[in-house]
Amino acid sequence: MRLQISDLQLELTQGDIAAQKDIEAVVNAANAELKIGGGVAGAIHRKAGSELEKACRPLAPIEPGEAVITEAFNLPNQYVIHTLGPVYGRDKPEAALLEKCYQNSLKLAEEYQIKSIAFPAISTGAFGYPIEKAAAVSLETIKITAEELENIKIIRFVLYSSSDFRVYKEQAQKIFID
Ligand code: AR6
Repeated sequence: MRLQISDLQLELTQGDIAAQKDIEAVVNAANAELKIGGGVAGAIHRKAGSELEKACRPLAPIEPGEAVITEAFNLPNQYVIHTLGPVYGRDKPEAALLEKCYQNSLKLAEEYQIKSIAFPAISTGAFGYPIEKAAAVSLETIKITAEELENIKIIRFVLYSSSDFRVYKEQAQKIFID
């Protein structure tokens, strides 16, 4: 699914965040220590190689909502932006912290003059954030931030499962089209 929001192209796709060859920066749903973990963090670190964990060491730990940037090593991208999502039911207020993850990642990307960025559905795996709510927060954040973006021209959400992909498409329809 592709939507044009003035200068910005918003894309929703089903796939692997570690295999986005045409994207400059991929976002990692990181842990506070910025170490290899499961899910997105596992896929990104495995593909990038052990140099990524070394590059992350001086930047850790990070707080929920915070974002930091490194190079991408063996990934097919230039940068990895690592952000720590809220643990649903523990880090509150969850929606504001999740919004910060997206805002701070976009802010860093703008600072680095990045033109294309791909996000996973932050916090919706191990951190337990319900997918419908997380989809609404992330897409609303794009909607309110789109006009401020100067360098970023493509934002892609990469959803892992077909059901998550469907939820995102439904939310995008509600937020951008209806
Ligand atoms: N590509 C795209 N999306 C994926 C991939 C992939 N390769 N693998 C999983 N997902 P999670 P969190 C989806 O758990 O909830 C880690 O262990 C997944 O289905 O990666 O923010 C870290 O070390 C889900 O929808 O991130 C942290 O400790 C979404 O990506 C913790 O988990 C996020 O799932 C972070 O938890």
